[in-house]
Amino acid sequence: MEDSTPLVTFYDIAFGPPMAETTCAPNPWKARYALNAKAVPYKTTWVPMLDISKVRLAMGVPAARKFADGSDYHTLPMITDSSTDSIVGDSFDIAIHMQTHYADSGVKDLFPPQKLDYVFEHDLAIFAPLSGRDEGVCGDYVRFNHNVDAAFSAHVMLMAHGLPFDSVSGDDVRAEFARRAGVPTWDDLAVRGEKRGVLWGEFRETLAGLARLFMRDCRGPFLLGEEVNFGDFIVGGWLKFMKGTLTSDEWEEARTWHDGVFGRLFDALEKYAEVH
Ligand SMILES: N[C@@H](CCC(=O)N[C@@H](CS)C(=O)NCC(=O)O)C(=O)O
Repeated sequence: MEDSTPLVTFYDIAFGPPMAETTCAPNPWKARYALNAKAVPYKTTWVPMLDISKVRLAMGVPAARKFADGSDYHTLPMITDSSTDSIVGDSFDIAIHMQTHYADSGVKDLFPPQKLDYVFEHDLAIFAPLSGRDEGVCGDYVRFNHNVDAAFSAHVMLMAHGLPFDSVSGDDVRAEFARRAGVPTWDDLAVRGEKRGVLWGEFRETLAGLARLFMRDCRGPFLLGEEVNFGDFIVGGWLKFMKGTLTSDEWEEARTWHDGVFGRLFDALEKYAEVH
């Protein structure tokens, strides 16, 4: 299907140019990996962070998240698929859509049965709770997605200041993020010095249990050895976020954590990381 006309439009967040290189939001990456794995032609539409609500509302897509005060939090990714006449506005739903409608294309099964028992005990105080969803047919993956999102979100402050905003809208986005976090300025969200060292160590320890899942099949680099699935994309989305926002020294160090499982996973996923 690679050379046909794109059926799918994929909406991702625009960071600074060149967008194909700076794109680093975790949930859009989960979906992009799934689109590429299913070898479905698509074209990316880049949406500035502060225009996401406008774009989703204009297309009549309900918000996938809520802010802590209960108001709508409009997010990306989103796809339109002209072959099924559908709009899908959540990364997990996009992966399910791909599996349902393109079952025989590319990677055959994005959701093979497996034990995904990584649990991150948390009491996350963030500006917007993580999306909830019925567990449904992919219950193990739903729980895994939630726990992985929670583990990385608990350490997101290590990465937020490295977001590659563009020079035109960057200050407005920084101000909006500070407003959401309830702090006076963007600089109040920076984590430096000793505090950073402590949080960095906690982050590494938090990921130890997740790394163990990737060591069960010693062939690696994926959860089930040589066959990739959506569980790998869930983690890979966050690895893209780390790579795009940490200093290069920090990223190189994180790649080596826990016998290098995350570095190996990241490299193996590059096969599904093309930006179209
Ligand atoms: N449950 C949604 C969550 C999507 C989400 O949180 N997207 C973030 C980027 S990873 C976003 O759009 N943020 C925009 C903003 O913070 O304004 C999904 O999986 O698609």
